[in-house]
Amino acid sequence: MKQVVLGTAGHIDHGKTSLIRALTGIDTDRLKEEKLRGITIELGFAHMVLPSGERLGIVDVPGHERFVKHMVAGATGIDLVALVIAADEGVMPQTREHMEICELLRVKKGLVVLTKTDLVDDPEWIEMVKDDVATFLKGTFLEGSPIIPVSAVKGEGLEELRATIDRIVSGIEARSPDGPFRLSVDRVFSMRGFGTVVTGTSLSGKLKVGDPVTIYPSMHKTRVRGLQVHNQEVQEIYPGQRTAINLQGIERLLIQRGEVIATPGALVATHMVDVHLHLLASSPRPLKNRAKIRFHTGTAEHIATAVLLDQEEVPPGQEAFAQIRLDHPIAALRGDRFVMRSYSPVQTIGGGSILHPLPIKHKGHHKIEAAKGLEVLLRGDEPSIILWHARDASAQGLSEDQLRLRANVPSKVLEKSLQQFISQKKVILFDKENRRLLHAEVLEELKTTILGALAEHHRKFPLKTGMAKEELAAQLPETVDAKLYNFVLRQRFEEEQIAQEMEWVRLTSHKIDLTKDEEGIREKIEKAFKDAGLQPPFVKEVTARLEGTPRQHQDVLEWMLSQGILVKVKEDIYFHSGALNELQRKLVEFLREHGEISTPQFKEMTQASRKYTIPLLEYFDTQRVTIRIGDNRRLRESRVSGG
Ligand SMILES: Nc1nc2c(ncn2[C@@H]2O[C@H](COP(=O)(O)OP(=O)(O)OP(=O)(O)O)[C@@H](O)[C@H]2O)c(=O)[nH]1
Ligand SMILES: [Mg+2]
Repeated sequence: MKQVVLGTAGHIDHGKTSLIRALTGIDTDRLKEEKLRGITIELGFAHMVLPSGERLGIVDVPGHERFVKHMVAGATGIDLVALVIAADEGVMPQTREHMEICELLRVKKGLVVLTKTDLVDDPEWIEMVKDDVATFLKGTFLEGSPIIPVSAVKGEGLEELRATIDRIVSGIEARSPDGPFRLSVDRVFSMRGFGTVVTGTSLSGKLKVGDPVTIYPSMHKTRVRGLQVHNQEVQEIYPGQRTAINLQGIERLLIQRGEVIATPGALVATHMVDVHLHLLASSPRPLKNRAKIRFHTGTAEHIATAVLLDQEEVPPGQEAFAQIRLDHPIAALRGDRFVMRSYSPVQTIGGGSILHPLPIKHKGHHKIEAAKGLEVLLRGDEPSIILWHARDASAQGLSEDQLRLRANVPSKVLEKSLQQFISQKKVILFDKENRRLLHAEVLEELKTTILGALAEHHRKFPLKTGMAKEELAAQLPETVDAKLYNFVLRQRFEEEQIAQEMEWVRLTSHKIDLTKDEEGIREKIEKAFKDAGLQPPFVKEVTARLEGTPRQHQDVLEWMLSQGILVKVKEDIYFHSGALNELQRKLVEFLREHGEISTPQFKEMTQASRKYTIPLLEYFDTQRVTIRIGDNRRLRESRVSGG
């Protein structure tokens, strides 16, 4: 069954509520104050069955200038508008403003109802007003739409009106029930025995009794206890229905108009959105950069700042890219429409579409660049939008779910496009488990950064094996997480561009060749330590006598350590590996024979001074050759059993 919602629009007192009452028998003005003042303040709801049998949901809006914000909320999600114009008054200020709002919200269909015809005796007058209205509609989405004269008081014209609405409704396509459920709350109340009930027009997806839902942006979680459409209990609702949802165990005060009831995970709360906006030609002044505005989307209204990205001000009638920074979070998706009203005096000045629900803050000269990027989101097809978001996520990458939230394209399109991009290697799936993605260009950039950092390091320290893995990671943008870093490294290993030895990462092309001078230094250092055996000199004593710079000495020393020629036993104490290996052999042999060794016995074995024996004992402990028991050392058990 098709689900269609009609909204009224029009100037105060032009007969909207009376018309709906005449059509449906339902008085949508429920509040005491509304009855008292004879005006509509809040949204009103009614429904009717059309001659074809199709059910029509109806939202009646207030015409009063002060309640235009309620009208904006009411016009959200309607399929067609009945623009009500009193025959005795013709087009008035809120006739224009409501029309502009419907245009900004991209209401596609509708008609004009010329009411109060009983107050005009002259048929020529009616024809004149019709002409006026037709002229007013020129260039709008209602150009050429039917204009039906009606008297709610006398009941004249209602049949023709019903038939006309029926005809328009038959041309409206049913909304697809694909995608997550979303409903922008326009009313919250609590009902004795039921608890909290919210109403709204469901924008997309399906919802069943018992389903879990999240309330955005407050993030309260609850469940559907009951559903009603046009006052009738139902088990399931479809997009485009006027719906009342009874929510389980949640205080009425925890939910506000403007919040969105949705499938958990379908939305995010955001304080900023990037938009494409249009300033109405009727706007009294240009929109200046950083102007304070009232931002309406769905049924929400919040104060916001409009940061213009590619101009200092937008003249009336012109368009621009902007970042809207909100005082309160909202939950919106790409493609959602919005209306802007000036802060003071309050007046509708424009609107447009949301392009990016989770942008970064655009600052300084990056704003121009950001505006260029938004072109793709405004005009690009769905696959280009998907690819754009992968690129926009840069080195942070993003999960498929995050991509879905940003791009808001149908699931089928998302899956198909991603599959294609992955097989074309335009997008890289670097984390299969969590379905996390990276744009190929970003991977290239990371690769270049890593190879560049290694090359630079090798140039600076030609005798060092490579760079510590952590040190290399520090060269990357801070947003790169461990999983991505390891993915990039692994790829480079597989392509044999880099190699890893212990914790050192190096370019495979990096070879440590000592220069002739360095080779001379190496020989002399090695000889000094080899000759000294277990009574090694300080490095400084050796190098003081050598040619070359201190830097060269240091490089050669580090190279010898990396090659295992010298071994650092303690700060400033180095041994030749030959001497150390020989000592270890003796020590192990001794322990096998005697079980344990005391410090004096060890000193005896080394024939070295105490300055060396203690560090040596500790060294063998840290090498897990020995274990200290009291004042003595034994072999570590694993060594004994392992032979
Ligand atoms: N004579 C005559 N009076 C009408 C007709 N329709 C409405 N009225 C009167 O016009 C006044 C305003 O009608 P409403 O239906 O409340 O107007 P509205 O457009 O809903 O007003 P707001 O919701 O406040 O914007 C009431 O006094 C109605 O009785 C009509 O067809 N003929
Ligand atoms: Mg009314």
